[in-house]
Amino acid sequence: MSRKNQTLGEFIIENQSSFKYTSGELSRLINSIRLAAKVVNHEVNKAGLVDIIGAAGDTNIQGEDQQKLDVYANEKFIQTLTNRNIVCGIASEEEDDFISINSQDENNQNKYVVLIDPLDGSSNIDVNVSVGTIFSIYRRVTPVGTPVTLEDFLQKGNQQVAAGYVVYGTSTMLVYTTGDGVNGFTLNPALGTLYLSHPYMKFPENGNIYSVNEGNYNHFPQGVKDYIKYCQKEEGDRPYTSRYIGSLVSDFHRNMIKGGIYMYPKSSKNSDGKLRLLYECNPMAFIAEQANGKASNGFTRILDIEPTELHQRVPFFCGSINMVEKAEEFMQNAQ
Ligand code: P6P
Repeated sequence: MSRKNQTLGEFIIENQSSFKYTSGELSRLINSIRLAAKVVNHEVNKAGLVDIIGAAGDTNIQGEDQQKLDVYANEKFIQTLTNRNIVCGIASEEEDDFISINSQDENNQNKYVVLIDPLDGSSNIDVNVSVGTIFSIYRRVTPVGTPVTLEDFLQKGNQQVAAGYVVYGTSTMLVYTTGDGVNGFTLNPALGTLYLSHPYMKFPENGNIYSVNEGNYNHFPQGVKDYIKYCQKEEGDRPYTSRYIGSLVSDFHRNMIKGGIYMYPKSSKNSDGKLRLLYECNPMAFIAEQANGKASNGFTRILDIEPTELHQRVPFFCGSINMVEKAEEFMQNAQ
C-alpha cells in the first residue's frame, strides 16, 4: 500500500504488517539505514568544500585505494547500525572480515545481518559524478544469542529479506524492497525527509540502453563481444545508446526507469568480473527481479549462486528482462 508523497517513516509503518517476519526489527533497521544515508548524503553534497575528497591513503581488501568518503561512509553505516543495536553482524566492502555485534551479550536477540557497499562508484567522487550505497539484509542462520559466523553471511541471494540502494545524484534517493515490489523515496534536503516519489518501480521489459566499459572490449568473452556488436547494429530498434557512468547504482537506477542492461562481464583481466556477489550483485539482483527485471552471470540466476567467500566476484548482467535474455543467448551460443 503506498500513497504519493508519503514519508518513508509512514510507508514503513503502514507496510510493516505485510512483512512476514513483522516484529518491527526490520522497520527499525531500515530506519537506521535511512539515518546513515542522510548523514553520508550531507558529506557527499559538500565533498568539494571540505577536506574529505581524495584518497584516504589506505587500500581495502580489494586492493583499491580507499577514498576518504569511502572510509567516512563505512564508519557512519557501521556506527549507526551498531549504536541502534539492531543487527548481530555486518559485512562491508571496506572491511577485511565481517563484524560481530555485541557478541558477548547473550541477550543480543538481534536476528539480522547486513552486508554493505558503503560508497559504490567512489572513483567518481573527485569529479562530482553520482555515487551510491548498496545494502543487503538477511536473517541469521546460526542460533540467536550466539556470535555470528561466516555462515550467516554466505547465504544465497534468494534468502535476502530486504535490499536497497541510495543514489547520491542530482537528488538523493533511497530505493529498496522487502520482497513486495520496489519503492523509491526522494530526499527533501530542506526538511531532511524522504518522500515516496517512485512507487512500485518496474524495469521496462525492453530498453535501448546498454551499460558496459567498452574499454575492456578486447578482453571480453566472445559472447559479450557478439552482444555488443548486436546492440550497435543498424537494424530494427537498434543501434542502442551506450551509457556508462562508472557507478553501478547510477547506471542501474537509470536503466530501471528508462529500460536498459548493465554488464560487468568477466574478462582476461578480471577472471570473475569486478563486482562482488554478496553486497553488490545480490542486492541489485533482488531489486531487479522485484521490478520485473532479470540478473544473471550470463548463465545462472545471480540469486541462486552459492557463495563461497565474503568478497567473491561474479560476472553481472542485469536489467530489462528481454535485453538480459538476449545477452544470455549470445553468451550461450558462443560456448
Ligand atoms: P570500471 C565502482 O567501483 C564499480 O564497482 C561499479 O559501481 C562500476 O559500475 C564499476 O565498478 C566501474 O568499474 O572497471 O568500469 O571502472
